[in-house]
Amino acid sequence: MRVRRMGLVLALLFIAVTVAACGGKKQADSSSAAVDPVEIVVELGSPEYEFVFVPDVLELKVNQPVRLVLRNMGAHEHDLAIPDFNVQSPRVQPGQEYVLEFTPNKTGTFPFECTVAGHAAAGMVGTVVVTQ
Ligand SMILES: [Cu+2]
Repeated sequence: MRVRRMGLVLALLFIAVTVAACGGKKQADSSSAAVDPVEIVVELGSPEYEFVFVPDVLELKVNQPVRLVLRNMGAHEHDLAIPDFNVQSPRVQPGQEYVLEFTPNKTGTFPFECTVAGHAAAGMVGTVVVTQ
């Protein structure tokens, strides 16, 4: 009797844990499915010119999560920073890729740049345009 009761308690506990786990997962899935991130490939540097972003204008929607795939096509390390959104990638080495995810929370036109010394001055700048 005592053993059976123990088994019942364990069974109930198992169900409770399972339900809780499923509930949590479902919530995570539905929140990410609600707003799938938009993916944009941004090339850092090009074979023709080292200090450039391609494209250098990023058109985004407010509150729409974005995945910027930073692909270094140049011969030097580069990064991408958007100060107005507190966005800063690590330095990406030549031939490497880094995925930068953020969600623009305001509309307007904002500059972005490479923060490696001298690169922005050499032309490694761009513009984020966020619309409704
Ligand atoms: Cu750079």
